[in-house]
Amino acid sequence: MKMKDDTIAAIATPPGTGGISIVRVSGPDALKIAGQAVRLRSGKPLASLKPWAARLASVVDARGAQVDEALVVVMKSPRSYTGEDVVEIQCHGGRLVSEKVLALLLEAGARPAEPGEFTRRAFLSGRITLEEAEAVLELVEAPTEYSLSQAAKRLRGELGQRVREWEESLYSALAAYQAGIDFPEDVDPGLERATREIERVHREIAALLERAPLGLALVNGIEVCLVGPPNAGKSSLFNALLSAERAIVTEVPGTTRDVLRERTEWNGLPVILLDTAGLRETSDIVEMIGVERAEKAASESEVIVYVVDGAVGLTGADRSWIEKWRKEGRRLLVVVSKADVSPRKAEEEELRKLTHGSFVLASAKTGEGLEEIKTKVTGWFSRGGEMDLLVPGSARQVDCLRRASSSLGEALSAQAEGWTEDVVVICLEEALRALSELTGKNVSEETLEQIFSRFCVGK
Ligand SMILES: Nc1nc2c(ncn2[C@@H]2O[C@H](COP(=O)(O)OP(=O)(O)OP(=O)(O)O)[C@@H](O)[C@H]2O)c(=O)[nH]1
Ligand SMILES: [Mg+2]
Repeated sequence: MKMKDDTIAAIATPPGTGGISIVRVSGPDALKIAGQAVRLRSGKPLASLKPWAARLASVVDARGAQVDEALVVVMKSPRSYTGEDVVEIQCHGGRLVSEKVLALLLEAGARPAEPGEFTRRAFLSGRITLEEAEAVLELVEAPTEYSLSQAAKRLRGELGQRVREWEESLYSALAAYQAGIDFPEDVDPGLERATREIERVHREIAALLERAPLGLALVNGIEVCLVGPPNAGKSSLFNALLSAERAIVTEVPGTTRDVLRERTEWNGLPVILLDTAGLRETSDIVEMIGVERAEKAASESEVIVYVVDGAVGLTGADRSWIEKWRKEGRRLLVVVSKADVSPRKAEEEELRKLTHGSFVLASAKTGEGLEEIKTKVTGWFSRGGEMDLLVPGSARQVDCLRRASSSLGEALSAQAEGWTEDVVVICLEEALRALSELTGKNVSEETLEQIFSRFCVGK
């Protein structure tokens, strides 16, 4: 993968009007290009500016007319965000002003930056590793404080540090096994130590993988879908769980048609809560589409909250939906609604059996059971004590860890079954390859494209 050697520019602050806008230029010609649009008050050339010192300057157009007054900061390679020469122009925060400043830089020879290109350059210049680059995006988009603290951990390089320790252990294990191939007659005590090291790394990766659902939940949010028969009280629960009158509630069965989605936060975890149309056979075309969408939403969500109408009790339809989703191995919580009017104690025994204990009696009216719903759902992802433990931050990282873990598992069984050293060596090399993909030492252009295209322009 080659570094591009052109110079890029973009507005780094959000579009619209604000206090200031920052226009950023990065690349080998950053000083030369910015120098054409920026005049220092001292009259000295921009290149004479001390790196990291802010100076007031005029931004001028090709005819020398002043467009704006701005603060200018020069950062010299390699001590900058991208690792290249960077100039940041902090101009007044108007949409037209910042666009005009950017246009002047483009006229002077810069190319418009692609989404995430500054961060991509930081990665390509070796300033940050790939999982740190991902952490930049997680940090910017963090939906809750807990998400933010985990993103900050990865941005500080804590995950990369762990991976480097594993790599070191595995490289020395690899060396021991390679020596075993080269000198088979020597009984090398180093092999035993090497095997113990592989076991340790395998265990530590497994522990990190156990927290993968939590890591992904913190970044993406957990989709929780309320489903159940018409009039069961789904929309009432939806509103009560959001503490907002978001969905229409009436005593008419079949009120909700569209799927409603709202973001919220339960016990520090980001949640996307879905309300759906009541499940039933119907000849009403609008409702029929609603029911189809409800089933689709439930089949795609991470957690299904099945609402049994507490005023009616468990029906045959309830039983078959619950059994279907249990059989599919879905995360399923059954909520019996309207607990304020009909505490259906008699059905508890059957519910316990049917749901393996995964049910809650709740009332949208009194608030009973709402906290229990939140705790039960988030409990699938977090037991609450992992705040300080490291978690993976993307499906890509989880995939690399899984592959490393399975190769190490194969290495260990090959060793236990008495295969020759070269088999273990192949497995160890595969594990090391997976780990080097995680930090980006070895990664395809396609993967980079996928990661950086999710960034905004200017980041
Ligand atoms: N007493 C009591 N009534 C409730 C409770 N929750 C809902 N209801 C009543 O049950 C009726 C249906 O409530 P909704 O929330 O609209 O039910 P739904 O499941 O969304 O219904 P559809 O959208 O038609 O599928 C309304 O008359 C609500 O006032 C509750 O906790 N206690
Ligand atoms: Mg409804």
